[in-house]
Amino acid sequence: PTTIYLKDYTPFGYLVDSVHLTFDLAPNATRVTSRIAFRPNPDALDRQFFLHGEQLKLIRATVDGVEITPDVTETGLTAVVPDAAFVWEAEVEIDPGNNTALEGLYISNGMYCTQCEAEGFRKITFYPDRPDVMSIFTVRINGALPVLLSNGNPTGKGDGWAEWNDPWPKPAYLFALVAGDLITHPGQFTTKSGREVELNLWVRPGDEGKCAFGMEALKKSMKWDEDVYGREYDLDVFNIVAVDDFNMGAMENKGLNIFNSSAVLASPETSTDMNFERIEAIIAHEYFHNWTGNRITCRDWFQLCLKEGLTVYRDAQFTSDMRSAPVKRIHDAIDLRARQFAEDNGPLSHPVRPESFQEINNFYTATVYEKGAEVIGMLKRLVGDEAYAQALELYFDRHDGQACTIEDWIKVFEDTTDRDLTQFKRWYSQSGTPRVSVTEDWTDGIYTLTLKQRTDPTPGQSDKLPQVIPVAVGLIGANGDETMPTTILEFTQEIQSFAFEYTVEGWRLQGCEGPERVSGANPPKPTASILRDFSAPVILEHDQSSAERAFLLAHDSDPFNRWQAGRSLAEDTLIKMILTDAAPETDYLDGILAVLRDSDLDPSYRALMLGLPSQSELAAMMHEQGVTPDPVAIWTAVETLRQVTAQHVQDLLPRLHSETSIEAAFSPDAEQAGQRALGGAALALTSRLDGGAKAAEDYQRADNMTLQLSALSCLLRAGKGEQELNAFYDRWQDDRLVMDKWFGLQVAMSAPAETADIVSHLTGHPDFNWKNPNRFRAVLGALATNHAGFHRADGAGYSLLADWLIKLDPVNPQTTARMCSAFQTWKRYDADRQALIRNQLTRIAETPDLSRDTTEMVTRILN
Ligand code: DPP
Ligand code: ZN
Repeated sequence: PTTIYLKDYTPFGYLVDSVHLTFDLAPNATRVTSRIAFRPNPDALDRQFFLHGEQLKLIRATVDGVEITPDVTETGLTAVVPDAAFVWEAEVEIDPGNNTALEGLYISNGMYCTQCEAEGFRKITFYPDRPDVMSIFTVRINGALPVLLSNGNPTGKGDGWAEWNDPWPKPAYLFALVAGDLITHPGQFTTKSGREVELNLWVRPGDEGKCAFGMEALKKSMKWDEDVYGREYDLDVFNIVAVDDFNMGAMENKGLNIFNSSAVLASPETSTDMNFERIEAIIAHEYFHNWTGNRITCRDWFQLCLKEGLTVYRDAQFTSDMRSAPVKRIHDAIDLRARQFAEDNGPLSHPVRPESFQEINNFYTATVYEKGAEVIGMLKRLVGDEAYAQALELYFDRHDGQACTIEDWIKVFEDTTDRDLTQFKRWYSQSGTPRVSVTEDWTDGIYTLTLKQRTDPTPGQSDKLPQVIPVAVGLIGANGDETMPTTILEFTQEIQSFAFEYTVEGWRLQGCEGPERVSGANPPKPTASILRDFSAPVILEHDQSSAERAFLLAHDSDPFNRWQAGRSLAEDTLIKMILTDAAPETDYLDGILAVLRDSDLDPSYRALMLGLPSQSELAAMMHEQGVTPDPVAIWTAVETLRQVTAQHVQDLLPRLHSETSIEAAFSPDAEQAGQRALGGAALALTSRLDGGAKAAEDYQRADNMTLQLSALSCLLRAGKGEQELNAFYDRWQDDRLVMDKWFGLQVAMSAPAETADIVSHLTGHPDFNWKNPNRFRAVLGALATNHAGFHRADGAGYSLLADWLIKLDPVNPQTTARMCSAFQTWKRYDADRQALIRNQLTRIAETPDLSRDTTEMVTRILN
């Protein structure tokens, strides 16, 4: 396979003035006719006329009406064309009915559907399939299906045909077409300048009861983007379509978003609170792409974070505004540490803006998306909210209609603030998670924090340079009162000290403007709360005693760090338990007890406090400390800590559990969701004590999926629930999304020794439709995330996953490649497990005709 490099970028030799596409739909022989107006690109040196095209049967091609015979290969065609404007026409035949890769045009449950990002358009017709080639698309669809959709505005329709025109120039990856027997849940939105926009959420008959929430989320997103970013919608119609077979969560095609049905369909009976929150966020994300991604797009795929990092950042802001900002921030930090840190500290580590790839689909990663969003959050922290708003305004003004780079993005901040962001740009080029270690000094009434940063070598980058790290710090006095409000330390050197002095107004960073130091005062040493609000995506190494952590857990005014103090206590005690068989520490148990008792604290926040680090994260921490993690020992420690915690907070559980029964009508809002989260956490602890008796009652009375699923998990965890599992199946067997939960839960809740067998058994179930990515992920993805089950010592988990990846690869390379990352942490484990994993990776790598996607992934993981 060829490697593509950022440094090799050159513009395409031609500009595209317009694209006319005609689709004659037929399941195994769809004809696509393209008429494309090209003209030489004055900014390009290379005039080779190459059009991408894969798996296309060329029927005919003409240039200015004259038939030609282009030179066609597996990746595209070249042709001799005039050195002036000309019209290209081609007719190709494609086979959507046999397209199982779900890239290009394919059929899902009788519905035609497309997925073109990143490089799927070349499976539809010959085209310069690169994001810097933007054009206006006009589309005619001929097909005997009731609903025929494409991008932009409808310009005509009749029996068996429809025409669409998208007036906004766009790259081919934003093209979309949908044709099927669909019904709409309609809506309407008036933009701030008075444009009436028709909204539709298109679903298969039977799903119409699951649309209301998504429609409301869309309207809220449209309003929010106007209010917060001044961004208005720019077409007469906005269509969303739900599809069952989809590799990603959703896709932001201009005016025609296509969603994995799991990312849009929702009802209280079938969706959990977490589903609702995720759906709201994804709808917002795809909608926000209309400006950050579509109106301003990426010059090339190395710049993917330009649209994804920014859009993830924007959807996180939206969720914070709609729900609870601290809870959202904590969720994001948990997620980043679990997924992105694992990626950034292993063989798949790559910069937020990668510099090379073989298959771009392999770079839709937590690093590009979530670390990409963190980088924007840091930029905003450094320049301040006002400058951020001005820079964004300039970005939209200056670059509307363009295909841009990270350099363009950084430049708007430099121009707005007069700051030199050269060093900051390392966040985009340097891979690996920076570690920040902290030492304190306390001399003559001056409190000093010395920060040291280092980033371990990552593939292709052995030497790292210091990065600009905004470290948010607050100081807390001995009585628990805050004595210095949150202050941003701009940490730019390898080692840097920050001194704080005592003034009449409390503690202050030395050298800042404000009242003078109070000389002669003898203040007590403060306690530092460092990296508040998770102000940078770094690993903080701060040796604190359990007493200090407990103090912060009780007093920190920063909700993130208050949670973090509890999390650190949990980590410390778990690691000690794993290594020395110690009993759980009372500082942790008492701290949790106090938090749970504090009914002034938001229920969702208290529920979060009860969370524990994932077993995989514990393994990573042990590995960092030079200890080989034993998955069974980790599992045992977590189980023990849960059991002991349950006993410790026993008296509170009935009161907390009452949160699961809310008098008011069900609402998926943050408040009720928080109550149910706390009630569910209490139920889980209760089940440790009563063997699942309460959970069995809850299962019977559950009138929403959140409670039903949490009760069922408790029963399965307690080794019970067989009857309920069957009842659940009987009730929900016709609901695809609920059945995904039924499959996944059994794997997630299985005891480590049984996980592989349960997975084997489930893959033989008649409803295990492995070609459906959601179902495949529900079972095999759950295997990979059941840490102790996946890492069973005999390697059963590894070989089972490898079997299925080998089977899926020829059918769906993208999903296969994505799931190979289950093996990315293999070098943490003991020699026996490493050997077992290496064998499986080698077996995958040696599979004949392995896809480019999977080849690249296993090769990177093995090296
Ligand atoms: N559709 C995916 C997303 O929105 C890729 N653009 O992130
Ligand atoms: Zn996106």
